[in-house]
Amino acid sequence: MHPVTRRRFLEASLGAAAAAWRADPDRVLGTLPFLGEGSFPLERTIGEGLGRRRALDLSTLRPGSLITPSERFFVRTGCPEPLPPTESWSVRLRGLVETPLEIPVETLGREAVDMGAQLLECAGNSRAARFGLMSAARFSGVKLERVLDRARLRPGAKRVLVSGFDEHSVLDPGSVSGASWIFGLDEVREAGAFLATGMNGAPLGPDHGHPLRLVVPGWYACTAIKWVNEILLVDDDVPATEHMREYAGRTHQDPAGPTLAREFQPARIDPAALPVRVEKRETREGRISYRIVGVLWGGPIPAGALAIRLDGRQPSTPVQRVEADVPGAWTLWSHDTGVLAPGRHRVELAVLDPATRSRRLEAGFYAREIAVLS
Ligand SMILES: Nc1nc2c(c(=O)[nH]1)N[C@H]1C(S)=C(S)[C@@H](COP(=O)(O)O)O[C@H]1N2
Ligand SMILES: [Mo]
Repeated sequence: MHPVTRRRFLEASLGAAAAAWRADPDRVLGTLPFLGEGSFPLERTIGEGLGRRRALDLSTLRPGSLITPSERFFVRTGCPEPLPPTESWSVRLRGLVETPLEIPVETLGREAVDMGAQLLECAGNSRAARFGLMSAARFSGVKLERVLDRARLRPGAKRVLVSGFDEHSVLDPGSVSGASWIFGLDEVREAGAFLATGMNGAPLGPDHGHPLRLVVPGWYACTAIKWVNEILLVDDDVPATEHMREYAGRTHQDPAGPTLAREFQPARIDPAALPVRVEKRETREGRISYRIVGVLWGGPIPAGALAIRLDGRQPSTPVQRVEADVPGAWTLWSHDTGVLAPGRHRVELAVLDPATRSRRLEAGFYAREIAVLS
């Protein structure tokens, strides 16, 4: 099959899907719970400082609500309590540059342009968090590449270390304090990394990095440094940061554990898909059926390559419908299964394209179980 982009596939199928959604004659009788996922609180901010967390209830996703309101956007690490005043915030640009610079965030705010919708997913997103450490918002900001253009780089400047303010008065036994990531200059350019000043048409919220955060489109959110205060140009031989090493396993690095920054593979999110809601439905004729609704994110896949597998049955079936798509963020899809026997069922997604790497899907990371009552 000639490979087409997800974009084009969606353009072809979206009109029909929207019409079907409007014409939906079924009655939704209820939704089935996902089993074995614990009770991590959803839609509620818990903890303080480094240990602050908030998870999005993904079952609420609808075609019109794929952009997460800022106050519901997931949180991993709350605003550090000793954060200096943000009105006079500036970011230092130094290291292997001819002249170090101090760039006021106000200047960057004035240059900020729309950066479109971006999805952030914590690399530590998991079943234990009911997969809710993931959200999408519309950001505005300035390309990091443009910011680097302000300085003349010294020979040997190959990478850039972005770090933020991370002095927490409340620590968390499960996390290492201090987030910073080192990117190759080519990675910065290719990914279109940007320094965000705005989110959903307003300034960033305190827990989301106000006044300045990095966003690296398509990469895990451990690279999306918040409260950015320093951009350091470094050479090709610098060691990885502690934060990078903490996240090595969760960003699919070499199991031996890379020690140098250049040994890290880009922390890109592979195409991934997750069921978010299973609706029990009754058709006009009184027939019971189940509709599995889910999301797809993490980059383009060929048309028709997203497939669903129930209870491990092979081959997987291509997912029937695209409900809505937010380019750059995620796609809402749905699939009707007809009757399901009472009992537990395993639902998982697959990408039917040998050329597409989807490591977490292949590992069953996003598989979910539902219980059907008789
Ligand atoms: N300065 C700083 N930036 C940080 C972190 C941090 O602890 N400190 N955590 C990172 C991680 S692991 C994630 S998942 C995202 C979460 O961003 P959010 O809280 O805005 O959703 O921020 C990233 N940026
Ligand atoms: Mo994270």
